[in-house]
Amino acid sequence: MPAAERARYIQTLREFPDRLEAVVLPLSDAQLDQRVAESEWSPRQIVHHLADSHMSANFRFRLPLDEDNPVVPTYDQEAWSRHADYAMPLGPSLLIIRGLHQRFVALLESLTEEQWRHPVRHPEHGQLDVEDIARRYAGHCDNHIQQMNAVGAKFGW
Ligand code: NI
Repeated sequence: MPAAERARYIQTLREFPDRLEAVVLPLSDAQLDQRVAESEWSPRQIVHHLADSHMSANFRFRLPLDEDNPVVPTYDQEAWSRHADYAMPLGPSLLIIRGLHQRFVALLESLTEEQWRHPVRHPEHGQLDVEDIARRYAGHCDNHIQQMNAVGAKFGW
């Protein structure tokens, strides 16, 4: 994969805290709890999910740098979203995301060609490498911004 692709993933991760805050900080508490369907998360739940998911990303980036083809931990994201902390104000999760993403950028910018290729196994997605992890989380950032914009489009904010 050309270095330009990796630079794009890093840039997406760098910009994400600003993009996310631009979408959610103007919202009222009522807007943060709107859902397009019963089965869909509200913007508030999405922000808390992003904090949990990207804490998990930290393991997925780091374990393969120092361990031989580690199996990364997984979790039930729907079950996690039903716990009380997913109803909290956004502040703590926005801080987690901002701090984590600064760490991701510093870490990924330091990687050698060889380190980008370090293998890591995901119990559901199979054999991956560090670059695959970066691609997946850059996509995760974009997908959830789109998901929140869809809530805004439905409710007119
Ligand atoms: Ni997600």
